[in-house]
This record gives sequence, structure tokens and C-alpha cells, in this order.
Amino acid sequence: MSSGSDIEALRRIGWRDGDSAARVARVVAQHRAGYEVHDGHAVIAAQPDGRFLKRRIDPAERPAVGDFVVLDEAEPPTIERILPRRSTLTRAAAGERYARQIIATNIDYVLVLTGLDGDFNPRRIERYLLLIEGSGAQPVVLLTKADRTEDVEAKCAALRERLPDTTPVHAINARDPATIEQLSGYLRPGDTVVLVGSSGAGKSTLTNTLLGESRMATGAVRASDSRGRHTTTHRALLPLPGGACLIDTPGMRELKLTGEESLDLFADIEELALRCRFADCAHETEPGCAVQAAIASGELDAERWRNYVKLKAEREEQAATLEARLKQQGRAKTPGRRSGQRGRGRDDV
Ligand SMILES: Nc1nc2c(ncn2[C@@H]2O[C@H](COP(=O)(O)OP(=O)(O)OP(=O)(O)O)[C@@H](O)[C@H]2O)c(=O)[nH]1
Ligand SMILES: [Zn+2]
Repeated sequence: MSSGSDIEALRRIGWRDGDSAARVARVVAQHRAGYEVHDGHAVIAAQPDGRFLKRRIDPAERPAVGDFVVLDEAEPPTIERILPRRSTLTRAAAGERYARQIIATNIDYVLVLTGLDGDFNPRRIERYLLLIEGSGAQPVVLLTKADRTEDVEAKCAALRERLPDTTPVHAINARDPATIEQLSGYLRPGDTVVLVGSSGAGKSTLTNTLLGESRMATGAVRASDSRGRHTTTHRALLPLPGGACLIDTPGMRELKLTGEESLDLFADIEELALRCRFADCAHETEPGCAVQAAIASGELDAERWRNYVKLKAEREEQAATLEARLKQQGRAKTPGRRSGQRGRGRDDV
């Protein structure tokens, strides 16, 4: 095996840097048994270096889907180190052990899909934006099924009004190849995108449209396991014809706040609340409540206000959980019953 990387091949899977003398590949899947990495040509199995398996390591320091990693020359190779990340998407972990979990790294654009039909839900979009904020990736809101919706322009305008100016909103027909042109600004060579959105929003449809001629190969993009759940296969990283690539990771499907999100999305509301007569105003029935006044005058959308209250409460709850877990992990770091154990537990990898 010769050393060094095929840079042209790596560029098709999101590599932005120059030549590398090292053997570089991109992590496309993570299993209990190890990793799958893509070198621009093929997917190969790789094992993490032993230090990544130590129980006490911060999970954020382990290889994650989307990472560019340096492999050694062995077959199968070992992942020696992780190259610096340009973005990191995290969510609250499902289990007890860790508070945060990396969903994917080195993502440039998170395409947030919502159907303009019955699925249309600005609150869910705000939740996604909260999660993407601070990740280093840029969110782009895509309203699908524009071809079979009546009041597309009104819905778009209302959403643009509600979201920060920095968040692009596009109405698309996920089935129409012309959509590729519409989204070309997010699909330049070297760009990496992920698609998020609830079931039926059009993620598979858009994936196929973006793949174009190569769409016949996507039968393997997502298979279902015996219980009918979607599982990721070898096609977790899809090079797109235009030079960008798409990462399909199941972790993006259910998104729980980590407690570290900022509420900048609602900065105007937080500012408004400072203008209430009472500093401890609950914004319910208090006299001189600036929030209720703004709702009454139509300046503030009541539904958006309720979503803010809900997300803020959820975020605070998660923040408390996060703090408790971090404290617990801090304690776990002091020598205890488990110290000296080097074996790989079921929480590892
Ligand atoms: N007319 C039209 N139909 C669409 C559009 N986007 C999605 N659909 C249809 O909506 C249905 C659901 O789309 P999918 O692409 O399977 O949705 P998904 O987000 O992948 O859903 P899951 O796989 O359950 O997560 C399919 O029948 C699509 O053909 C669109 O922009 N226009
Ligand atoms: Zn108030």
C-alpha cells in the first residue's frame, strides 16, 4: 500500500484542504465493532486506535461520522488521529452515560426539510435551527411540495418574517431536477450537506433528485431492518454529480436539545421581556407586560411566543441534566472501582 492520499478522489467526498502525505479517509459509519471509512474510492473497515477506546475519553474526541481521519498503512487500517473539524453537530444523548453525542462533523449545510402540506410546522423548524446554531454548519430551510400547495408565497413570507435574516428559506419541488439549480449555492464541489426533517418531508425524494442519473444506485441508501426501522448501509456518504456530497446519518432523525443551545433565534422576544413593568413578570396576566402587549398589538406572534416558552423550558431542563451528568462524570474521573479497566465496554465506539 503506497502512502499518501488520492486528493482528487477525496475532494469528491468533501475534502477541502491541499495534498496530504498521510493516508486520509472520511468516517461514514460507526458501529460497536468499529468504523467504516471512505477513501474517495471505496468504503473500508477501520479500527480505532486504542486510546479512542478508553472509557474516560470525552466522546467528542472519538472519531465520528463526517470526520477526516489519518489511517496507518495496515490492512485493515487503524484510525490514528482525527483531523481538525470545521463543524460539529451534536444532540442530547439517548442513554444515561453521556450528555452529548456527536451526530456528524464537517457539515457545511444542514438542509432542514418541511412539507408545505399538512406537515408544515414552523415550530419544528425553530427546534432544528436551535440545534444547528453554534455547530459551525449553516442551516437552510427547504419547504417541499411547493408544486402541490396553494399558498406557497404566503407561507414562505411568513416563515422568512419569523426566522433570522441569515437563514435562507426556499420553496422546492423535491422531485424536480430543476431544484438542483435552485440549491446550487449549497452544493459546490467540496461542500458536505445533510438532510433533516420529519418522516415524509421529502428527504429520500430530494436525495434521489440530487443524485440524478446515479439514482438507481440508491436502493441501498437506506434499507430497513427486520422491525421495519431504517438502517444506514454503506451508502451513508453519497458523492453528488455536481461535486458536493451528502451524508445520511440516522442520528439526525430525532433531535433533542443538549441544553447548550443559545436562544438567539428569539433575541427579539428576550429583549421585549426586559421591557415588562415587573422584573419577575411571568408574562401572563401581570399589568404592564410588554410581551402580552406585543401579542395584543400583533407585533408578536402568539404561537411563536408559545414555542419560545416551550423550547426555553426544554433547554433549561436539558441544561440541568447536562450539568448533573457532567458533575457525575467529573466524579467518575477520580480513581474508583473501575480504574485500571481497559477493556471495551458496550458504551465504547
Ligand atoms: N409532489 C411532491 N411530492 C413530494 C415532494 N417531496 C416529497 N414528496 C412525496 O412525499 C412522499 C414522502 O417523501 P419521502 O422522500 O419518502 O420522505 P422522507 O423525508 O424521506 O421520509 P422518511 O423516509 O420516512 O424519513 C413521497 O411520496 C414523495 O414522492 C415534493 O416536493 N413534491
Ligand atoms: Zn411580561
